[in-house]
Amino acid sequence: KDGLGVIAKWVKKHASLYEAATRHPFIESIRNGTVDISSFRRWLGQDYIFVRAFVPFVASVLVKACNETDDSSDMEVMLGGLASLNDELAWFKKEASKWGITLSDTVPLSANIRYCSFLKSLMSSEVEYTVAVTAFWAIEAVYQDSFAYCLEEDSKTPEELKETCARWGNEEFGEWCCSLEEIVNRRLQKAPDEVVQKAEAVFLRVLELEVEFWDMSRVGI
Ligand code: HMH
Repeated sequence: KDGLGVIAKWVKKHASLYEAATRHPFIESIRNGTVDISSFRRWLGQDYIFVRAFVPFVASVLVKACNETDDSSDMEVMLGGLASLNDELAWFKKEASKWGITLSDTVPLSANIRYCSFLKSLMSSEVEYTVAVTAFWAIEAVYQDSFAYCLEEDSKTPEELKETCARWGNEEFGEWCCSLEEIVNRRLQKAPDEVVQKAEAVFLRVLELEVEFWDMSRVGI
């Protein structure tokens, strides 16, 4: 045993795609202070739509955790994730009004629609808990990694965007992502090969969809 969990191995194996998702030009532009505010506004409106679709997905992972594992701490970690989405939706509304964005008028762009249908496909009871929780981890980890990067000491993130970055880049969320990663590693270690392969494919698909999601911020510039 080399001590590395399956997730850490996958992140290494797929380093270029992982980096494309977590060091996207949009994130780099926040970090170096050159971010175009219309891009930020577009991302914010699209992400609100995404998070609304993310809630039932996370609820479905919670249900799978209750049915497929006897480890009660799994359920608690999923429930923590669901609870923080409650605050997140309120935060989006507050942030949107600060930037003068009308969320009810925001139309989902095609990359967002694709991502939301992917989430829907993972909600099926045919999808194993191990596969669904891998997706959950990847979705959260991309945001945690990306926004924590914008808050590093040498970053030039504009003051008015720091609160947004801290939403996902804060230490507590980082620790919660680590708890989720431990669950995923534990599940993958015990899973049959076929499930591990499915989980790896889902991990890669999440990374691709995240890249396309960030790309939307550039539409029309
Ligand atoms: C597109 N990925 C996207 N939006 C989010 N809010 C997260 C991940 C993390 O919750």
